[in-house]
Amino acid sequence: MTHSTAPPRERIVLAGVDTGSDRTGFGVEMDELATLAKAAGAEVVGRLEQRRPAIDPATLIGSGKVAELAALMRESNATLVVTLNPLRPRQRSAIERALPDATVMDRSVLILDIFARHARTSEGKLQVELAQLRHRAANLIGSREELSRLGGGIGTRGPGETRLEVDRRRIRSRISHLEQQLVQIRKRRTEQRRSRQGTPVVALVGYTNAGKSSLLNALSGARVLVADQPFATLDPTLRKIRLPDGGPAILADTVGFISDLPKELVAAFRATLEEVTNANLLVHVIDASNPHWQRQRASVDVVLRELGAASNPVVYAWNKSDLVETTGSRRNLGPAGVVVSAVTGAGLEELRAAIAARL
Ligand SMILES: Nc1nc2c(ncn2[C@@H]2O[C@H](COP(=O)(O)OP(=O)(O)OP(=O)(O)O)[C@@H](O)[C@H]2O)c(=O)[nH]1
Ligand SMILES: [Mg+2]
Repeated sequence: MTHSTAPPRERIVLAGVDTGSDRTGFGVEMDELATLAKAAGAEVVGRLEQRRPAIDPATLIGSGKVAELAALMRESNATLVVTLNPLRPRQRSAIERALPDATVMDRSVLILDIFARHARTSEGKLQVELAQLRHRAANLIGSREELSRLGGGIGTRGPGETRLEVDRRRIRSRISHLEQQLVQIRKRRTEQRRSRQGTPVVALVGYTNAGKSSLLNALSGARVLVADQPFATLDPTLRKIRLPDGGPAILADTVGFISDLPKELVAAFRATLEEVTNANLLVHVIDASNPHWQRQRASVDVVLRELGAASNPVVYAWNKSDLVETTGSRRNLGPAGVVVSAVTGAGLEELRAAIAARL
């Protein structure tokens, strides 16, 4: 007999309302939500999808569907619902009232939770906590999550673990404390950048799991964490590399992007993401083996625009080429760029040359 000391994984039901005409898009987003739930340490035991022209203002999913959800939760022994669509506090309370033993949260809270799990440095932890508190402050009304959930469950990591009656005032004062610390961090980063002056910075950007950290390792001999899960990297890593023309450059790896990245996260991670906005060149890493790379590339461009980095020069790196059929694939990949594989090393010399040429 084997004994496991790991706590039982939370059993999650995913719920999504499809209001658009983009059926494939909806399916892709639900699949991605399942990946996110797994990265948060949960087990997906059910999936409820509904097609309706608009979100139900009272309950998000239609009220009939809420009853169906309650039955599904009972049958599958689930304790947590994660919705694809953003939840208003009122909608969350309404669904929770119909599900007496369950917590309800949306995708943004789930993503914040993954960030909280993966934050390692004090800078990363501080930024995640700030994002979580800002999100909480914006959605604060009594919900079961605030009233009875303590401990290590999803959505309760970080600031949630503190205390329940964290009222608005205490959240506010904690937020302003964190903001002050963040000002210091930004100052320090700006100084560090100034001291590097003269050495061009190349930032690896891209959808989460595209292979940015793998490319950093392959190009610089670094050994940063690579993992087949979203948001493995939260903290920026900088490595010096030599370009084919002999000149040095600093290669920066940082947090990956995702579609509809919670705005609190983008704001809170500004200090970290300044490595991207201040970079001389972006290497936009694309997972060429992902059937939805076009959607992912567009999402990355949206975040780059939000960061004010949309006009930075870009080289596209079509990564994971080892997983893509070679014949004809190059043509399908669209705009200029270099086809690479961080795993086999294919195309890396070409990528170095492209970086040198653009700098
Ligand atoms: N086959 C193949 N797998 C790759 C390649 N590059 C990366 N991977 C795999 O893709 C997964 C994600 O790689 P990472 O380097 O962690 O990706 P990332 O973009 O840094 O991801 P986040 O930090 O989570 O945003 C890992 O399982 C890697 O082993 C490649 O060229 N070929
Ligand atoms: Mg990474």
